Amino acid sequence: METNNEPKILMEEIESKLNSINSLEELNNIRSEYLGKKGKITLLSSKMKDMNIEEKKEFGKNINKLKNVLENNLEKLRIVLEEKEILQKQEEERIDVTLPSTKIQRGSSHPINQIIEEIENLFISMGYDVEEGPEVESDLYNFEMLNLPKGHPARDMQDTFYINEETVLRSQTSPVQVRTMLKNKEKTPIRIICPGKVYRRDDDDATHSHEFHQIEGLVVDENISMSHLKGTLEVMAKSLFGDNKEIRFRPSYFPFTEPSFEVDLTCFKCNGVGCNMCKGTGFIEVLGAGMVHPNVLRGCGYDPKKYTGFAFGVGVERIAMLKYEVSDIRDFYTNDVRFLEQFNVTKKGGVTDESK
Ligand code: 2U9
Repeated sequence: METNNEPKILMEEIESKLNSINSLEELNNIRSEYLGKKGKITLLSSKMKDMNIEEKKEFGKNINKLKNVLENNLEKLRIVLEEKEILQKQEEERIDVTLPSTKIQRGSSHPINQIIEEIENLFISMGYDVEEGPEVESDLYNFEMLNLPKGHPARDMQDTFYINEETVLRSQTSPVQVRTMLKNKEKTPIRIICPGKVYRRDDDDATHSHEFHQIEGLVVDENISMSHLKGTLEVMAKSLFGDNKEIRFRPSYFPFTEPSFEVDLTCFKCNGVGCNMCKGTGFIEVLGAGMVHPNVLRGCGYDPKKYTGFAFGVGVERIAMLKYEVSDIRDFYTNDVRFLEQFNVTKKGGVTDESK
């Protein structure tokens, strides 16, 4: 019987090819060149059909050996090459974490919210709670309970947006204090500040807006006096505008407080000397305050013989305009980034600090 040495020749060919494989792609090509449907080993096996049993036995053994050698070697090589390609990819995609990053533009809270937060934090540190309430209010809480019955002349002082006869857009945050007192029913002390948006039928101009922000404060307890009010407002004024500031009280009128005051602060432009900003007086009006009117205490369920209280109200935009020397209130509402960027605390002096 003549030996068919084609498997041996193919084995030599395969061995030399295996040595030259350098990539998974080459490996797959070799696999299909020899083991594919029309591969060399596949074609060689087809010759068996014309052989006798003895020849088939010998030839089949050699073909199987050929297949096993090839498959084993290809599998070993695949593992090595796959590992090599992963390492190569990792090397190519290596990230240098020490490279400087591109600057991310970060926003910051609105100057009005910054003032609100500053005042909130100050009062929280003094033991106050922050209370909020609805912007759509009943006439009862917005006016009646605050000693402003229907027909009271002071209702004209604040032209109000009426939704219907009994419902308004709140013209002050005072209804929040009323709600808190009613909820607490003679539980004392009440120590709250109430920030929020309020609405008045004003024509918008550089110093007026039909929609603005207020923070009101209220303290109710036994033996609360004017000195508590003055001390508290002094702390607030110094904290907001600087330690060298003084406040002074001027008698005024609010229906919900008696006595009532307008509170002035040393002019921060001339430090009290007198200038165009304070019209030569050395003082600038910053807020209103007073002792809670007995009618209000009584209406909210607190006996005015036993309890007294003080209250104050500030316009947040007014404080922001004074603090940051902004001359037009509308700048706070038009969302011009050139304006808002000046209050971006993540930027130095309001300008991107590229060197950082
Ligand atoms: C209750 C009792 C009393 C709140 C007060 C003022 C004085 C005040 C103005 C400041 C500028 C409003 O934004 S503004 O126009 N506010 O002057 N507000 S006392 O008094 C209260 C509130 C609630 C139960």
